[in-house]
Amino acid sequence: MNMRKVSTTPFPDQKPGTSGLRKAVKAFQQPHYLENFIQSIFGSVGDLGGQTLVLGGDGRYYNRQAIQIILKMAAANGIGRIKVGQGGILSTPATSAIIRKYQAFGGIILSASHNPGGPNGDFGVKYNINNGGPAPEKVTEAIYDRSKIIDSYQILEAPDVDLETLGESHLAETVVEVIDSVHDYEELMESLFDFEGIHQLLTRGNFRISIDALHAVAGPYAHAIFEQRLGAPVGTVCNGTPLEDFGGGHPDPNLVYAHELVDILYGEDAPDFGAAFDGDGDRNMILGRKFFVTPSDSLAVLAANAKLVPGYSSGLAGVARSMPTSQAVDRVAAQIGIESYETPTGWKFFGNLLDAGKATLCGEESFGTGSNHIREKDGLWAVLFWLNILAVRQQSVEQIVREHWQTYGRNYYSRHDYEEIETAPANNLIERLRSLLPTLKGKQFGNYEVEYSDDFSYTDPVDGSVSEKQGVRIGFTDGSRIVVRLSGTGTQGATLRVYLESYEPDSAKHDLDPQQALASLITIVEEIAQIRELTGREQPTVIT
Ligand code: VG1
Ligand code: CO
Repeated sequence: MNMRKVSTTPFPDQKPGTSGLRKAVKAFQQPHYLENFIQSIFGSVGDLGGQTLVLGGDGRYYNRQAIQIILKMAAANGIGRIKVGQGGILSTPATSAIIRKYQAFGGIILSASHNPGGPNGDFGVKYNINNGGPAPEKVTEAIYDRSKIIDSYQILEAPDVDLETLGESHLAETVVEVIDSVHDYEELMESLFDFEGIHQLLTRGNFRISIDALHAVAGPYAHAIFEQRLGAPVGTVCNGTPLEDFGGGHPDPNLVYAHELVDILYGEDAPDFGAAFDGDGDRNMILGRKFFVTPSDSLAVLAANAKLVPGYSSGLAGVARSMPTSQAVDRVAAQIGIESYETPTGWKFFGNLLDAGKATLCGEESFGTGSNHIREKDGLWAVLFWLNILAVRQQSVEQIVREHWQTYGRNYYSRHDYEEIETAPANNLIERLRSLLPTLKGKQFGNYEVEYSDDFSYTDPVDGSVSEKQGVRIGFTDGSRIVVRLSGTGTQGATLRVYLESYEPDSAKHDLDPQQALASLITIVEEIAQIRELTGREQPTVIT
């Protein structure tokens, strides 16, 4: 086997976004593109000699080819051992769990998460550090800096590794260990939740669930855990075989892209509980019978009921949410008397809080929930948490959420996404909004008076690092909020996200359609940001 040093020139666009480097598959297929980025990782994360790395992906198009390239580069870079998921499959949360369990140096996850896949879809590479979490900004910046000056990479000339057969083989000095994709993760879930109680709930005959894996990576995990281990009938998990193009859909668990499941839960003789996951298995959508739980409410309900779940029975150290996530969980934290942290968008910002024991549960409005059991958001974990609560409380999803609103008030919440707009007008819109910020305080819009307006800046309470320009916030005196930011995960043009939130303490008013409850704020954001005029879009692409 021959080690080769290959000359290359930098690509200018290898800057990781909210969650890793995401580009069209065609970009990754350019000669040297993937190799440059992988060598930039290997060259900037510290001494990898003899270390263990975890490697896997969500099974999308180009996953297998990329894994073979990375294995050969890892061998040429002196990495001691690579644990790779069977068939190249590992969900993001499973990768995080495996890094932690085996004290690996880090991991590489091949996924563009909720972005569509296939030859004309997207591909992505994420690097996770030894705590199991996404590389923090100082690491992604070092990788990016490296990618701008790279002039060569190292790769072993060797036949492809058999990814189907469990067990060890060698690539030069490097041990390649093909591991079961589900086993370690399932064991971790069993240590946190009352599997016996959930088993009884799922087999007693009057409680039915429906799980949609959207042809993505969560399928094998869901089949193993819900059907084989917890006794739900075969067929409970739909679309459970990962496909390279996710069956042509967006593997994004929301009301628009997971409409098959939504139709079932809102249809005749609907099941009691439904859930869907995204491409890499870290997001979740929770549905009750004819009832949608917003991710922000889901986080708040989990926090309020955590003591019912064995893994959290001694209570929570604190909670954390991304800035655009609704403030529902803050109300729970205030009642329990624990801290609630507000971080920028992206799971990497929770890592320090979790490591320092400051937060136990974390969540984002974008269908992400998780805890200190790993350092990523975790779709299946959230579903098991809900099922554990349902098994204990013996109420419906809707009853639990409605009681929650009665106790804490309801935070009406919605996100409006304008996808694939042109980059220049999107940047203009944000720049214009930023320039308006100093003028807004005290201004009256209908019944709303602006209390504060800023571009969110975060100082990490653990390491003091500062992240600026994380989203424009306009807060009103009654606690309502508008947040506007540009996505850092899209690959075509720009995606504008508008987040709207209002608070309603009166339980007589908890039955409104959120779009109706938020109608005034929708008008106000249009007036301030001039979305229609500046983007040419009459309405959002996706409303959740
Ligand atoms: C989006 C979400 C963010 C999430 C990120 C990665 O980022 O808003 O909350 O952490 O995706 O999730 P952005 O920059 O597009 O708003 V995933 O499931 O794609 O790894
Ligand atoms: Co994801």
